[in-house]
Formats: sequence, structure tokens, C-alpha cells
Amino acid sequence: VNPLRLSLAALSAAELKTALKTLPGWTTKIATGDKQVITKEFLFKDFKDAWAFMNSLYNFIDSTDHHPEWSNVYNRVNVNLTTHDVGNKVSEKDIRLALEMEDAATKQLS
Ligand code: H2B
Repeated sequence: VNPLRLSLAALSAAELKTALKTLPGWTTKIATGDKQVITKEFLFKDFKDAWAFMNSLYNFIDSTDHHPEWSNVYNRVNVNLTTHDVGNKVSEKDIRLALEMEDAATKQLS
């Protein structure tokens, strides 16, 4: 799938539920500011691996122009994904980014 061509619409509850089945450890919640997000806490061996994970996603994030809300403390990276352009709901772009993060984390952990 070309991420630039993903449809920019909020997922329905059913679509979101289906999508989350393909994303181990990801859940959905309403975050501060009434934002619907999908969220996951990634744990790495150390800061180096956490940083490498974030760094490895730079090109994907920059080229798709879709940005995570994420924070890092030592070996932990907490991620919230939402689409501002559809009123802070979860869209296909968030699912695609989450899949990319899963891929990146797998590489970092191996
Ligand atoms: N990131 C996220 N997470 N959601 C958006 O709606 C969004 C974005 N919109 N990055 C992009 C940038 C938009 O503001 C620019 C102008 O393309």
C-alpha cells in the first residue's frame, strides 16, 4: 500500500477493532483533549536500542507526513497515534504507521 494514498477518514469502531487484531500490544483509548488514539509502550534493552528504533522510523514518518506522538525515557518509548486532520480520530494512516513501528521494533529486538 502506498501510504500517501491511504484514505483520510476516521475508522469506524468495527474497522478499528479489526485493524487492532493485526497489531500486537496496541490498544485504543481516549487521551487528553478528547483524542482517540491507538497506543503502545515499546520496551527495549537500553537507550541505544530505543533511540535506534525511533531513528529508523524517520524516513517513513517524514515521507508519509504523518507524525507520531511519542516519548522516550531510557529504554521505553510510549506511542500515541491519531490523525489531527480528521479531528483527532484514528485513520488508516495511524494503522499503517503502527505496522511500520512493529516492523522496526522487531528489527531492533533481534
Ligand atoms: N500527523 C498526524 N499524526 N496527523 C495529522 O493529521 C497530520 C500529521 N497532518 N502530520 C499533517 C502533518 C499535516 O498537518 C501537514 C500539513 O501535511
